[in-house]
Formats: sequence, C-alpha cells, structure tokens
Amino acid sequence: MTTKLVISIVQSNDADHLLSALRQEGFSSTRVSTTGGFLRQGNATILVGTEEGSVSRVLEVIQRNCHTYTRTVTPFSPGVEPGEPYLAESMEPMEVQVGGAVIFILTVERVLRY
Ligand code: 2BA
Repeated sequence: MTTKLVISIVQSNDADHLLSALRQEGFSSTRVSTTGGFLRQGNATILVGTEEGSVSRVLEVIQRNCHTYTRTVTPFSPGVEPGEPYLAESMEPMEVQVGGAVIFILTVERVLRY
C-alpha cells in the first residue's frame, strides 16, 4: 500500500471548516500555522497522510471547503520588512487572487509510530 502526504496551503478563514470536514470524512489531519512569503500574512498548512486510493476524496473535501479571495496589497520594496514604514513610490497597490488551496502531493517512504 502506498501512502501519500497531501500538503495543502489554505487561507486561515477556511482552515477550521476544512479540518472539521476532513474529520467527518474519516481523515486524520494536522494544521500548521504558516505565513505566505508574498503577502507575509498568516495562512494554514494542512497535512493529511492517507493511502493513495483516498487522495481524490481528500482533494474533493479541500475543494469544497476552500474559497478564492481577492486581496488588495501594497508590495514591500525589496529588503524592507513588513511593518517598516518605507514604501517605494513606484510600488502601487495591486489585487491578488489568493487560494482556494495550493496543494502538493508527496509519496511517503515509511510511516512510523513509536
Ligand atoms: P503568499 O506567498 O502570501 O501569496 C499569496 C498570493 O499572492 C498568491 O496566492 C498569488 O496569487 C499572489 N502572489 C504570490 N507571489 C506573487 C508574485 N511574485 N507576484 C504577484 N503575485 C504573487 P496563491 O498562489 O493562492 O498562494 C497562496 C499561498 O500558498 C502563498 O501565500 C504561499 O504561502 C503558498 N504557496 C503558493 N505557491 C507556493 C509554492 N510554489 N511553494 C510554497 N508555497 C506556495
């Protein structure tokens, strides 16, 4: 039996519903609080380990529970950390589509429990 690890990066707003839905469908999951490298805002990374034949069901649950949002952001200048006051004048606010989910599916070599 091949085990897969489904790693999905979702918006924090969607994470609670997604975890509940996964549990109802019988999947174990782990939520990690993460931060997007572009927006520098909190998002959530959900890990689901499951057998290969169940991956499509996991993807359906993710698709049902994750939504696309539009955010207006002002990009930071290179080298300027979020929270610092300086913004280059050329950096205009822009709209970005975020989510519903960015998903990576990996093959797991071994699963151990001690
Ligand atoms: P962020 O890195 O904060 O990106 C948020 C959204 O900003 C992205 O949504 C995308 O629409 C936009 N964006 C990202 N980089 C951009 C750039 N250089 N120029 C213009 N717009 C840009 P999503 O694509 O839905 O990604 C949502 C979150 O998923 C990302 O948050 C990041 O945490 C994660 N992610 C996306 N692609 C990834 C990858 N290849 N590897 C690892 N994490 C990834």
